[in-house]
Amino acid sequence: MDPFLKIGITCYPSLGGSGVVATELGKQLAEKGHEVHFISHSVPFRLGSFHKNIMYHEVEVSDYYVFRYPPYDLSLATKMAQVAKAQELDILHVHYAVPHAVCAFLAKQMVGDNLKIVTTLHGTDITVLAQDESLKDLIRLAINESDAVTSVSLDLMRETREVLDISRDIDLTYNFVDGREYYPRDNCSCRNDFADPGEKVLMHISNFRPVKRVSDVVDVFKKVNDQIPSRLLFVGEGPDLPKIQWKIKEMGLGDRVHFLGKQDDIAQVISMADILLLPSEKESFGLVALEAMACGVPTVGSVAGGIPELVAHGETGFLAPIGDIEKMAEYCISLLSQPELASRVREACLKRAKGEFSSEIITSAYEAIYYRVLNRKLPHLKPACG
Ligand code: GMT
Repeated sequence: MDPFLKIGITCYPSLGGSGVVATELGKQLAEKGHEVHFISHSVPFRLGSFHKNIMYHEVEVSDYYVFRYPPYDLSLATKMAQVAKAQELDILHVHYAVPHAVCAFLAKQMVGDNLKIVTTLHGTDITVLAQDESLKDLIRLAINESDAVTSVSLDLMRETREVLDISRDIDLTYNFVDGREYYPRDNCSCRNDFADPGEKVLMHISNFRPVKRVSDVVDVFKKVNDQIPSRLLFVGEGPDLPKIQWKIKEMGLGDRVHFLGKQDDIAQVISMADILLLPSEKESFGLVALEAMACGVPTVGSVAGGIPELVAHGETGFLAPIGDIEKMAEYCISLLSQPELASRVREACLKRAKGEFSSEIITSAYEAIYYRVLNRKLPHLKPACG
């Protein structure tokens, strides 16, 4: 029997950690020899140019005059079923319960039981959407009917069980980074564009949603900059951005803060920083902290969701209670003023990112889940990064 699998992947293709992880996983699987089919409304932004073994199937939404709202979810479910039949998919791996796991459930009803559904939970599908009573039953159905469910942290797994009152098995599959892309880049010239040689660089990267508590980033920065001349670099954009820009102006920090907008080459950008700030109030994992870790940049952030599973407090960064600006600023000042501490933490970051959060380990974990649900023996395949 052919050892390789045919795997459909559906994710949110635009910016966001779940889209990044799903796309990078697809690339890793394709490199190992599996056939990967992305099914979505647009090409996932991290897919880039041509990749051997990867195909993209676009979902087109029917816009008949009877529809007040064109039903994307139905078009997606239909497309999943069509692709699964035409390509003889073994696995449909969906990222996010709503609507993707629900659509996969519908697709499976059309295709039959040979198609196995793997659902990966990324966070806000549980921490926000499943709190909504009107969606709870739907999310529970999609999760219970999946052949395997994975969670990106133990904390999210616990919350899923609690919020949805379910007891089924859930596999832990942490997020990962590809070490060929995420490593400390030599970035002196770029850094010099923003900071003088004696200044430190703090960075925040997010989609500026309220859960990220971007206002705390500014308050922490103010306290640090009062003691150690520093610059704050913001990457990304989102709903809270105008509020933050206004706050910075009011605090008279305009000349110390730079907005870089959305960036493609995150490893290059992160390598400019001395510290990544992540003071979120909800964060199922915090992929950006892993991206920073792999580039040797420690995170100072909050004890929220899965962050403590990723950032080892005192070793690869420092964590304070949500909203404890004083403590976060103290941690930053210690890191920035003690070169030996900074260098020890940096080394620990590089080591930890290459361990349990490496693409090799996590891709193999997903493969093991695929073969398990298919009831097939796990073959020995060459790793993607040979
Ligand atoms: O953080 C976001 O707002 C984006 C969101 C997403 O949909 O990509 O991120 C979630 O999934 C990421 C990948 O698993 C995690 O690293 C993020 O922690 C998680 N966000 C939240 O839980 C708020």
